[in-house]
Amino acid sequence: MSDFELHSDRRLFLKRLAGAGLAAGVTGFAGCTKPSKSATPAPSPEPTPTAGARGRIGDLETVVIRHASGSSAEIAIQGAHVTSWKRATGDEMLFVSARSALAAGEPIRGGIPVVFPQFAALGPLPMHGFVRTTPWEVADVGRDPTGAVFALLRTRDTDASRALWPHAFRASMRVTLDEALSTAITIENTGQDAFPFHCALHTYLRVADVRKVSVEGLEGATYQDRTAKSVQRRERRRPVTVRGEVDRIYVGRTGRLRIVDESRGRAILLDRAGFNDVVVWNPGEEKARTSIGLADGEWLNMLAVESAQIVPPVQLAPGSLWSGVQRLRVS
Ligand code: TA6
Repeated sequence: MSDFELHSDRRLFLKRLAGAGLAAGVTGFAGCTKPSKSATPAPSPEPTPTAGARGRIGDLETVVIRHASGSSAEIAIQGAHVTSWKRATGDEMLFVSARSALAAGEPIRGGIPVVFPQFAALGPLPMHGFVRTTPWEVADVGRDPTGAVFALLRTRDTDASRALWPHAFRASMRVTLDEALSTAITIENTGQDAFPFHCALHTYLRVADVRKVSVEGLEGATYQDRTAKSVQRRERRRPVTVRGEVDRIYVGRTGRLRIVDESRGRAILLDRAGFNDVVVWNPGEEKARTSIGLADGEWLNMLAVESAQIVPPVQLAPGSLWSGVQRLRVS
């Protein structure tokens, strides 16, 4: 990539962050930002809710956004869960298991589950927290000045969430689509006390054969191996490849990842801000069948590469915001 391409690529990324209402986070991503006139995204006080194109996946209602290029994204309103990202060519980029539950209160096995406020079972809450299975609402659907289309979804604490986790919060998820798919999550502490949380965008990438996929950008990184009691290891100085079960938290690893799908002759670029960790997960053939419930052979067609903030958890002061964003693009 030439310098010009690199810089215009960065500029586009920052522009998109601004479009995502997260320009403030560009400086505040390393920590948390206190909303202020200059630091707050510039929301209209109450964005006008618009219907967007509504659809269904299983029993769940979805909102569908389409870009002029022909790309589209589908978001289940429950969980603000992206369930499909199709490029203009019609190529589906995200994996959803044919066996996935698609029902109220059930996690979806695929797409981009929002993990908050707990990653996996690293605490007393249900696996991966609760917002992936709770109701959200569509706050806005529209088009940015850049031509990108977006859907903004929101949720907040309820009696049920406070019974599990005694904190007041608002969360928003902005899904922005052009030639790339950007997903930006913002958490606001609306209570009186600070709270800690994990957050991840548990992105299930659809691949042709995971054994022929490599992840570049993690060379030499330190990771917790969750298949071996989270023992700490150092990645080899080579791209990560998958032969069987892999479940790793790469801690404090920023920078671009490139996921190369050799069988399809394409690579996905993953850029992040706010998320300093990366999770790479594939259950392997046996677990896919026994505990994860994938259909036969589906373990070959997925690789979860997750933008995450787990180590350390975010500590969010009352009245403060935290944002994490990822952008996926095919190169
Ligand atoms: O992010 C990887 C992971 O934590 C794995 O350990 C794993 O089993 C998984 O997520 C899927 O979790 P789920 O609750 O969706 O079955």
